Formats: sequence, C-alpha cells, structure tokens
Amino acid sequence: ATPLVKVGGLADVAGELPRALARYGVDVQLALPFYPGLKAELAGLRPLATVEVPRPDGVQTATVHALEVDGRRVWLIGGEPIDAAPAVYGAPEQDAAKFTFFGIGALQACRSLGWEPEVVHAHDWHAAPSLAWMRTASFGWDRTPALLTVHNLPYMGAGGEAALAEYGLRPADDPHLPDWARRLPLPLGMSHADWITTVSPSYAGEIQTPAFGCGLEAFLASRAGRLRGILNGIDPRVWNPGADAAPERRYATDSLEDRLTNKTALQRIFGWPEHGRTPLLAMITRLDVQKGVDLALDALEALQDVRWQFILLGRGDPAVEAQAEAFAAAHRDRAAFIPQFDPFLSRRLYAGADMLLVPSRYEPCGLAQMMGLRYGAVPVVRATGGLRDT
Ligand code: NHF
Repeated sequence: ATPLVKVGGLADVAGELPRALARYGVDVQLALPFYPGLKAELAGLRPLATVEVPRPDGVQTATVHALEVDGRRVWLIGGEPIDAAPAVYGAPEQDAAKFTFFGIGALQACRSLGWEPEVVHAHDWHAAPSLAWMRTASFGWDRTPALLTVHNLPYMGAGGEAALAEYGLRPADDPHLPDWARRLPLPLGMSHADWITTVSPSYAGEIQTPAFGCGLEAFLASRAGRLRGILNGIDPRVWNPGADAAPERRYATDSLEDRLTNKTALQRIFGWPEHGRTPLLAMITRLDVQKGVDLALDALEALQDVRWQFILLGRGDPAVEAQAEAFAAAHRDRAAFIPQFDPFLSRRLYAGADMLLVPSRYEPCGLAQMMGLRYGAVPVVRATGGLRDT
C-alpha cells in the first residue's frame, strides 16, 4: 500500500482506496504485514499489542504496530513468518505461511484492540485465507460481510496448500470448484466470501469464460449474482502534471504544448535527435509475460521504416528482461531499456512521451493507462479487461 510499500498496481489501490472511501465518510483501517524493509524504515515505532495466532500444533505470536498515514490508520502485523522472508513476494510456500499468519493476526488484532468492522475486505490471494479463518475458526464474526477483491486471477497462491493446513484451514467444499483449487488460498477465500469483486467490469465478465477463468470459470459463473467489477481509479491530486516535481516542466492539462519541453528533455537524456515530430513511445510496466512486452518489441521491429523512439521502464521476469536488453542493444539510436522500478523517471515519461504502450494479454484493470490519460500520453492498448473499460 502506497506510500509505505509498493511492488505493483495493488499498492496504488490499497493505498489510495481507503483515502477515497474516507471522503465518503467510511472509516477504513488498513492492515499490512510488517515487512522487514518497512520495519527497518520505522525502527522507532513501538508495538501496541501482541496477539495470538493459533495453529493446530501450538500458538504463534504476532505483534501489532499502528501508525497514521495521511490521517488514515494503518496496522502493521509482524512476527516470525513475516521476518523470515526478506522480500514482499518470494518463495510460494514461505509467502503462503507469512500471509496466512498475517491475515489471522490482523483479525486477532481487531478483536484484541476492540475494533469490530462492518465489512472485512481482503485483497488478492494473500489476504484471502483470513476470510476462511473468520468463517471457520469459531472467531465469532459469522455475520460480518466478507468481501474479496481479485486483482489478478492467475495468482492463486500456488504452493500454499501446506501452509493453509498448518493454520488449520480446511479445503473449500464448494462443488463448483475443481479439486486442485480447493486447497489454494484464493479459491478458498472466494468460497467463503459473500461478494467477490474484481477491478473492472470487463474483467469480471472475462473471468467467467474459459479464456480468462484459469479453470475457475464455472465456479465464478455460479457466483455471478455476487461478482462485480468495480473500476479502479487514480487520485488526481497524486497524479497531477500541474503539480508534479519530476518532469522538466509542469503543465496544465489544457496546455499540452508545454509537454514538448518534457519530450525534448527525454530525447536529450537518451542522446537521440530532438525531433518534435518523431513519436516518442513509452512503456512502464512490470516485465511479466502478462504485460505483452514481446508484442510491443515485435511490433516495433516490424515498423523499422517508420520513425519512432522507444523507452521501456521496468523490471521483472529475467527472460523478458533479456529480450528487452537485446532489443535495446540492437536499436541504440532510438530504443532504451531501463531495468528499474523508478517512480521519478516514470513520471517524466508520462509527462513527455507522446504515446504509452499497454499491450497486455489480459489486464484486470491497469493503472498506467489512466496515468497516461491524465498526463496526455495517449494510451495505445489491447482491448481487454480494464484497458477496454478505461
Ligand atoms: O490494475 C490493481 C492492479 C490492476 O490490472 C492490474 C493488475 C494487478 O494486473 O488492481 O492489480
């Protein structure tokens, strides 16, 4: 959840949605694992409480820290399974143990600190086990509505079967779920959720079909009456070219001429001809097969005779990185690959590129295209999921 910790788009939503809801008067309290990196940054913070995380083979202890971020309360749940993993996302088995521990710890923290929510909202497979636990572990919140938001269906927590069993969570018994799915965190959580949402209306429809349903389409279709797509948004104050310190020049959204300064600055940084009319294309993404980086590179290769300049920013899958590296090496006079997660440069790209490429194979929602729209970098996208809806 931004601004505390960010790996991908989930962080923007988890960070900004509570703020947006607060404007409607909703008191949202956000729980996050107290990741080692965060712990190091917040070294002075004192724990508020410790709570028990029961397991069939004994009890683990979770620590609860709390802080205010932009007027919102954030609870940080710490403990041995979370300390054991250096990164936010790592080995599947270890991740499943740490996130299951986290979810149970978060519920126990609410109980112990006397805060009973009207709705429990879990995001993705990582928080999904908490809903199963809330419903089955005699916790007592049997009537508290449970909402699960799916940000990316293929990530179901594969490898997490043993961890769920270690925390005493029984497999799902919904007859619409295939056998292989019943012991996985995401399907288990979905089977206990009162409502399932995903992050765009189109994706909510797509996941009920074999092409996008990852084998869960029959189950999801059986829940169609309780499955909705609610489009993500971005905070226009956070994404505002008129008040952004990163680009060479700030500009009002009704004076796009000022963007040329930003485009020229990028061309200068990369040592390319400073032509106003050569289209500058940017792609800002995790380098994952989902995101279609290969589709963009192939397309640019096929456009050899057309003028373009291309900047790809992001890191991820080593095979995709290698492909991008080779492409940039072969087109040094007009292509660059920066294998980094760099929020500062990404804002300069939104503010200076003419077009933003988002050729995702599937896209639950996608946020980059909204940032591109806000900054006047025209998104060129595949018509899928949230890209279609926005
Ligand atoms: O925007 C935040 C993000 C989505 O499409 C994106 C994705 C992961 O794949 O909801 O989650």
